[in-house]
Amino acid sequence: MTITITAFERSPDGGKGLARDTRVRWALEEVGQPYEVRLVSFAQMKTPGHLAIHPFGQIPTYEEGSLSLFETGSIVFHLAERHAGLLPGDRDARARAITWMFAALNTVEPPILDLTTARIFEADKPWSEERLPLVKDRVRDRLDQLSARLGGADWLDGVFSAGDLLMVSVLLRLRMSGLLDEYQNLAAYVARGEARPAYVRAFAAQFAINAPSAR
Ligand code: GTB
Repeated sequence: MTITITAFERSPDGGKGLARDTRVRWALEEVGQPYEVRLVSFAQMKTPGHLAIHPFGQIPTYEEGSLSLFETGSIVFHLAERHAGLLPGDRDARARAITWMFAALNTVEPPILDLTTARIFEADKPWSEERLPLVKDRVRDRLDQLSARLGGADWLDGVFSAGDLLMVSVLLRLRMSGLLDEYQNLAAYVARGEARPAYVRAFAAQFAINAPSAR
């Protein structure tokens, strides 16, 4: 059955792979599932047709036959459950990998999103300069803890899993801030994720659409 995802017609990041369709593309590549992409504009995301599959009017979405999903965590989990390659077979290891998926999205991503908001959307506010160090320190708190847990390991819990896929995807958004470079093991962890052939294919696919030269 054909899998179709949605992505920005033109991602504001110009092909850096920061929009969330990249993590879904990455998961699809890891499990070896071909997919099609329906590109949508910001206006189209708010139309009744798109809202029927994504109640919050966002990308990405996932359609496969009569099933339609939204939320990247749910989409990656769906793929990991249905196909080999993203969750270990052992029940306990599987539960731990799922725990890391939640940790990436519920515990690590929120302060990182807050930093994006502070740096981009609040930059013109009179209190922005005063607030930014506090927001950065909240990110550092999480990175300190994650770095301590990862230590010298390649992945968060043994073999690469959907937990690593989401964690690396979340951390990638920090690159521009320089915060990732304060943690040698986390920077190497992200680089390991980006070096995976599946990530390389996913990045290239979104780049082909969003690179400035493609416009
Ligand atoms: N929790 C949802 C999920 O994980 O699926 C969040 C989905 C989401 O935020 N989607 C964004 C969106 O559709 C795109 S990824 N926004 C449009 C809207 O809400 O109207 C967020 C994003 C956008 C742009 C960049 N960038 O240019 O760097 C990076 C990330």
